[in-house]
Amino acid sequence: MAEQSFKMFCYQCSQTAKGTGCTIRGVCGKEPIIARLQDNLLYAIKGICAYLYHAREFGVHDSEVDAFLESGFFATLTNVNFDPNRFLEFGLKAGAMNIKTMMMLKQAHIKAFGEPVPTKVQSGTVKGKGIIVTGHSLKALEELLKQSEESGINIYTHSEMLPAHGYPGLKKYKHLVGNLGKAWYDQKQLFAKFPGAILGTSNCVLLPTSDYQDRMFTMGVTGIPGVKHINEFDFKPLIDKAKLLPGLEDKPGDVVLTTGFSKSVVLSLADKIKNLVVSGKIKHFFVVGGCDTPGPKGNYYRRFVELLPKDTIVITLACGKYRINDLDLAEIDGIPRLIDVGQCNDTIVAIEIAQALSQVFNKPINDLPITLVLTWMEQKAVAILWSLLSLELKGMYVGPILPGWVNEDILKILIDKFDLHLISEPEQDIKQILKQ
Ligand code: FSO
Ligand code: SF4
Repeated sequence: MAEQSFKMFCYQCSQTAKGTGCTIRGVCGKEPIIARLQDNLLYAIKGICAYLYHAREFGVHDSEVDAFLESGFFATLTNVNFDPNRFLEFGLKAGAMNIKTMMMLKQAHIKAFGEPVPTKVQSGTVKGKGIIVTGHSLKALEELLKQSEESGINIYTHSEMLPAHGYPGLKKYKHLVGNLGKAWYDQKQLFAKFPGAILGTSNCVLLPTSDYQDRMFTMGVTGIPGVKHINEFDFKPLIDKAKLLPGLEDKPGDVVLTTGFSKSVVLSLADKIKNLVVSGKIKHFFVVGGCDTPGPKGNYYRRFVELLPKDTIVITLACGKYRINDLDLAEIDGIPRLIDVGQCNDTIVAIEIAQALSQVFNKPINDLPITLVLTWMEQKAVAILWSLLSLELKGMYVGPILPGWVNEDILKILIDKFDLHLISEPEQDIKQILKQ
């Protein structure tokens, strides 16, 4: 890490040592750089902890990651670290620890449910009583599927639960019937119309409206005042509630989504992919996904994918996939152009695919025709951003808004050191990436 990466004075008031180390927010009404870098580290740690929590639901943990969390939190105390470069190192270490954590969670998922296989998922509803599950906990979904198997109740997924349909150990349940809605922020609208019971298993659960508050349940760390809480994976209260509620109609949706592309599935196609690249039929790979932000700025990602030439492949993941996963991108000689590898924590699958391609082509990842175009919010997304930076991946595009902790100095470092780009217009960015 270059020693002069940060100005050694307060970027706001130009005071020297005091300004650099300032952790007194609000004194001047401005945000000192140390405080922003502390925020970055805290966001990344929060993200890692979310994945660690889900890994622990399967009984796995890692002492090196736990030790890092201690030192990372410690580093955010006042008067313990005044060196911004140390915080950058902590950011990169957090990224490396998040890679370890995502890998541990993926292995736990595979051990419990087998490796995902490409699976078509129906939207719309099936006649009968129903429960919809949102969040990230596949352990919770499995327990619910087991406990509701004989109940006659159909189970639907929402948002980051969609990838569950690809796991053999979950798709075997006949009453896992489909997926409703899109990214996390459509909950209020979707759940108000859904007549059955609702389960929130992780973050990105929204405060319910009175339309569905009494039909909603939370579990684990998730909690909402006035909403019943499930303890110890005992879903009886949720199942009993669903039995009392009105049923859903038989109403298939227009969209059929495909998920479940595992590392093994993609790597089984490695030779074919190599031939298609060598023959010029595949020119570029994009990873388009991340945590979706509500609002029209996110339309960038759909437009971006719509405008891509037909000799490109798009790998997608996390809830940002809903901007694009209803598009019919067709295939290139039998290789689907849209490949959904799963939840945000399955970024590890995209990383492993990129590493495998790097071996197949005998080139560093940065020299491969792969570009990451990511939509990022906070917490888990910050942990993932630092994971990608810790691998020294260059030339990523991020947007549609900058994380709150980034200021001009931090952005400059990210641009200079990692060639990070902020998204502009889809046409312009595609032109720049493909050097057209
Ligand atoms: Fe999205 Fe939420 Fe999963 Fe994030 S549902 S927004 S911070 O949790 O990571 O992809
Ligand atoms: Fe600079 Fe504000 Fe900190 Fe004073 S309080 S050193 S002006 S950031």
